Amino acid sequence: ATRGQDQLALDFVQFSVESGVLRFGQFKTKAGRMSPYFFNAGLFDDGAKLGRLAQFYAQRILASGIEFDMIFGPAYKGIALAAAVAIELARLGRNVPYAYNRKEAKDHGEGGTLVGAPVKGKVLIVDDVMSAGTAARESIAIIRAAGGVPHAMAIALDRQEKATENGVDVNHSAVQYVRDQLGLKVCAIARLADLLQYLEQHSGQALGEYHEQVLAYRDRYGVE
Ligand code: OMP
Repeated sequence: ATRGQDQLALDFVQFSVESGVLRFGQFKTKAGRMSPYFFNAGLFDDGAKLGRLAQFYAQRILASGIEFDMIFGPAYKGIALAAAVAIELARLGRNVPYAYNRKEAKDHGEGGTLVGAPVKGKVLIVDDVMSAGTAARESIAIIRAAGGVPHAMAIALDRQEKATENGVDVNHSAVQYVRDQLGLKVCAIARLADLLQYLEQHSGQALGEYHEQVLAYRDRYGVE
């Protein structure tokens, strides 16, 4: 299924390109695929960029109608993202608690691996990119163990490519898996389809040469 032009998504792709977060060339993904593009959320690396990123998440989250009682940011990248999104949501009148995990358990002070508000109710996970879905499964386990309900997930980019199970490509994406098998609502600021639309609009310009490469990548690894 295709959807029409999604201006928020296209604006986000442009912002990511201009910020140097979304790059074109040759990159190896976690799953070992050679990708003509890579999205590195760690490069939203100043206050203005992080604030603008949070605006995109908050707009997408609120427009999605997804219900949530609190926000959870998985270590490490999700910590800054969840904090920034919580600030932006509060600014928009939706103040909710937020929490995050440590990767190493502490054996002194307050102890434990969770920091921030008590994890309870419907939890919205805020993360950057979903590829194979490994990170999503970890967050879900942490939230359940703490007594919360993993209800939804907001990500910046859905690469819309085949997930892998035990090193083998399967016919669904990680987002589809999280949605259909784990039962979470998922919203993404942008998807591979939006990136392709952006490149198509810039054909004939410097970025245009990557359109074909990204199309070829989608033919090989993409999902419907
Ligand atoms: P999963 O946890 O397997 O879903 O993979 C998500 C991770 O892939 C991200 O947290 C990054 O480490 C990495 N990644 C990106 O950040 N951007 C990309 O464009 C592609 C990947 C990737 O390696 O697939």
